[in-house]
Amino acid sequence: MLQKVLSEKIISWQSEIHSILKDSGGTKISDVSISQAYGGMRGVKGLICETSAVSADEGLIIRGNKLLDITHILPEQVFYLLLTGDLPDQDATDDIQNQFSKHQNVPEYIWDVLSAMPKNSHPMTMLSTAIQSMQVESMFVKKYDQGMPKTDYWKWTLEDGIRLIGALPGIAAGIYRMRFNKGDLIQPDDQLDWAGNFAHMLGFDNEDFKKLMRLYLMLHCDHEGGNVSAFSSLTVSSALSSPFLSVVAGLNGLAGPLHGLANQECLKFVLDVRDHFGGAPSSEDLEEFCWERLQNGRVIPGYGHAVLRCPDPRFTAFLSFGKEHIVDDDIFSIVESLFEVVPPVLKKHGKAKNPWPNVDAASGSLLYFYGLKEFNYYTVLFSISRTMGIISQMVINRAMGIPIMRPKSITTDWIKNNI
Ligand code: CMX
Repeated sequence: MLQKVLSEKIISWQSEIHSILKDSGGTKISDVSISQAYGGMRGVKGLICETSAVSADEGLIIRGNKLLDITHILPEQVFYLLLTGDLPDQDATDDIQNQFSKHQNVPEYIWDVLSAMPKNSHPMTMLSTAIQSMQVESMFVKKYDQGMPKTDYWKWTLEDGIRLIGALPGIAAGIYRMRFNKGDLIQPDDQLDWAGNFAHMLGFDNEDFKKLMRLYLMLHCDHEGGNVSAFSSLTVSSALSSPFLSVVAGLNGLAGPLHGLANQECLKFVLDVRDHFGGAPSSEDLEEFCWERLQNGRVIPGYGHAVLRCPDPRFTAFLSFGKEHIVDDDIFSIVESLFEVVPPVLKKHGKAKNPWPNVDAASGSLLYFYGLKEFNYYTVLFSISRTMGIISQMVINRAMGIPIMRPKSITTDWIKNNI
């Protein structure tokens, strides 16, 4: 059903883009300054992303829907939305859930690979290794080797994506149970939705935790095309590497402390605050603690953003969930106080362009509350969700025939000779 809807839409998207290129291909959309070239290409408009857009003052907009208007939808539904631009009805939701559950069983060799890794491996390294080893499942590679036409690239990319997303909850839950000695692996429950099943396989059958997982895996799905994880994946994918290898490239970027790993860093920071003060401190004490950290040249994790200039709506959604479900908890109350204290401190510090919280500022406190306390696991959760956005962008790029990425680099000598 998803595939049929996409087949029809792709034909009209292709012809729309064809006319835009024919009529206005030479129109300029961006200028690049020397500071942008040395500054991570911040603000350079040089990529197309149809699945979502990030506005500086409103945050994530998925296919025209402001995030906070659609936080009630399931991650499976967000995947359909990212790909097609439509919210799925019940039949389409059932269809995508069935497609994911068809591939929910994790290939046995993954457990052998993971068991052979050092016992203290970071869960993100385990996740990347597991996905990397699933390359042998790639239908895209098989079809490519058989000489499939370019018009079929997107179909087999989507097929691989569905295989990967279907298996990810089982892989990620298995990593949690193996890495943190939680006992035997837990088999999937066919009655549960994708995120509910993940909670179940982690070993958390609490209904509120399942609700949190549905929200968590929905909120982290996508953040347009230029963030480190999406951009890295899309670059690798543009060489027609398999979706498995391409996703791993992005997740390795997500594993950096300035990107997705900030959620682990953030909870670590909140725990440091609690341990330092023996509980939730006063605003004055917290302000001093943050100021000292900045003076020591360290970042406040969970705050700041390359694009956003407002509180991240993903943070707002987590904060609302916490306010609704959590009472009398030191960790969550420190997160709430940080929201009051950090923005003025960062403004006074005068460096960060955005003093507001990002997605990573609140998520860890909620996981911790429900007993998922192993914070170096948190970026794995981010990864499961982000894979949906990466796959969606990859499918669309391949359907639109976006060629291999190759921006032009220049040397400092070139700059000196041209200014
Ligand atoms: N604490 C302290 N300093 C900060 C800061 C923060 N939270 N955010 C930015 N700054 C500093 C930068 O380190 C930079 O300092 P230098 O000039 O000394 O290099 C300066 O402010 C300007 O940075 P910026 O233009 O505002 O931010 P960037 O676009 O370069 O970086 C980000 C964005 C997210 C990497 C940065 O804000 C940061 O390091 N935040 C903390 C880590 C974090 O929460 N990352 C998660 C982001 C969301 C995600 O991708 O998951």
